[in-house]
This record gives sequence, structure tokens and C-alpha cells, in this order.
Amino acid sequence: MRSESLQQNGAALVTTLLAVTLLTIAVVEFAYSSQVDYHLARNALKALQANYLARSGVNLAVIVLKRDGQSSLGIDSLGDEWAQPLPPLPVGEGVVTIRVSDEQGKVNLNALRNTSGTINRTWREVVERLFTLREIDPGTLDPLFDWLDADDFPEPRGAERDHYMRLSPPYIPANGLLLTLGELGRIEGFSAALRTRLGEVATVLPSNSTSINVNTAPREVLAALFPMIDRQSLERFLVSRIETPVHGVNELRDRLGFDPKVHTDAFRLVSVRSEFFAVNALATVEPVSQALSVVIQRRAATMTPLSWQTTLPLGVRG
Ligand SMILES: [Ca+2]
Ligand SMILES: [Ca+2]
Repeated sequence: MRSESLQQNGAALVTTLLAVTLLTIAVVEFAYSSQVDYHLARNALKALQANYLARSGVNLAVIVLKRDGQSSLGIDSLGDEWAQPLPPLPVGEGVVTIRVSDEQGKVNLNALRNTSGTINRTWREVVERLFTLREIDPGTLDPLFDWLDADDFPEPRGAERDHYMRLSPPYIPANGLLLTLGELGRIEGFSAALRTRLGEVATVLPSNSTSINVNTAPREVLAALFPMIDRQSLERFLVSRIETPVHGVNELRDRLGFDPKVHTDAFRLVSVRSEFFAVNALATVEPVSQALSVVIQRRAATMTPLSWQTTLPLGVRG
């Protein structure tokens, strides 16, 4: 009798232990998944807040650019309000950093194509010099010329329809203007590393008739436009244009110390006013960051976003 009772007690103990173990596992599992859900929900909320904060940063820059367009005396320069670096702005639980740059300080690769579908000789020379200054073989430009020009005849080191149709998967080259800077990735030889090296000095704008704003162009772009200018004159100009921007081509000629007898086609490629700007906003609502990059076209008082790039939330921590 006693042995039977002990056996029953033992079985009850095992059953109880088993039940407690299962319950513990269930509770731990539930607590873990609740914690994961909580972190996911919290990060999604922070990402949403960061996204809207970055959008607000872009909107703020648009207001500044619009106001500048209405007030500035027909020129855009690095002394303008939009060009001044702002400290990071705290907003609510987050902080947003905004940078505006002039896309017309860069070389617009679409300017290489004449409206007739041929390659523009003057721009071609400028871009070849720019590549040389960036220590990139100008021969790598041939596939770009072929991508832009209307014909199917390859340049000496170029690539036309025949080449792209042999790829897997095959595709047809544009034989027209580029739509985005990213499209360069589809052109033979334009590797990611090469595109990164061009980022600060080249852009893609939705027109082939843009000019370069000499009040905002980087040193290398100016050197590619005016190879006959000595280094000292160029450095003097780069320093002086912030306080005293150029108001016209004749003034530029004087400021760069040009011999009046010297003629250069490059003067037909430059201006002192800009229509295209890039706005970069980086918003952080800890632990999530969100970056937005927008190209804005400013025409009179009309501001049109042309491209809108969002990066994935960065720096997510538990
Ligand atoms: Ca072509
Ligand atoms: Ca061609």
C-alpha cells in the first residue's frame, strides 16, 4: 500500500514539474516575443518620425531657396543664405541637419548632347579635361558619348546597341539624355567607383542647355572650363567670389585676369544664376536616422522636386 502511494506521489510530482517547466518556457517565449514586438514597433515609430523630420528639413530648405529666388539680384553665389551651413536643428525628440548645394556648379553630363543628337565639341573638351583632372582616363568617356548620341556607330573605345544586346540580360542604350545619375551604372565601364569619383563635379539635369554657375562651381570644374588660367588667378577668384560674387561674363573675364584678345568658347557655357539645387537632409530620432536627397528645380517662384532619394534607416540599435 505504502509503495503504491509513493509511486502516485512521484507521478504527481513529475507531472507538476513538467507543467511548471512548460509554463516557464511559454512565459519566457511570450516575454521574448513581446520584447521583440516592442522594439520593432518602437523603431518603426522612430523611423516614421525621422522620415517626417527629414521631409520637414527639405521643406525648410525649399522655403529658403524660394525666398532667395525672389530677393537676390539675379545671381546665385556661395554668399547666399541657402549656401550657409546650418548647425543641426533640434526638433522635438529629434535633430535634423540640412545642406543645400548648387547642382549647376557641376558639369551637367546631358549638356554633352546637342539637340540634333550629336556630341557637343566644346562640352566634350571640358568633360575630357575634367576627367583628366580627376585622374580618370578620358577614353572611358567614349561609351558615355555613344549612350547619349543618336547614332549606333561606336566611338573608338565606345559601346553601342550591338554591345548591350549581347549582354545577359540584354538592353538597349538610351541614345538620348540621361534620366538620372544612377543611369550611368548601365553604361559600359562606368563602375560604382568611377561614379563616386564624379559625384562632386558632375550631375545629370533634365536639359541639355544648362550653364555652369561660376559663383558656385568647384575648383576642378573651373579649371576644366578655363585651362589657360594660371593657378594663382584661379585661387584668388575662389577666395574673392564668396564676398564678391561675379555679376556677368565680362566681369568674370576681368576677375580671372583674361587677356581681352583671348577668345574661349567656355564663356558661352557659364552663367551666374542657378535653377537646380540639391537638398540633403539627415534626421535622427534616436536610435534611428533617415537621410533624404532631393533635387529641386527653381523657376521664378515655382519649386519642383525632380528626384527624391530616401536611404534606409541607419544606426538602428536595440
Ligand atoms: Ca548612340
Ligand atoms: Ca555613337
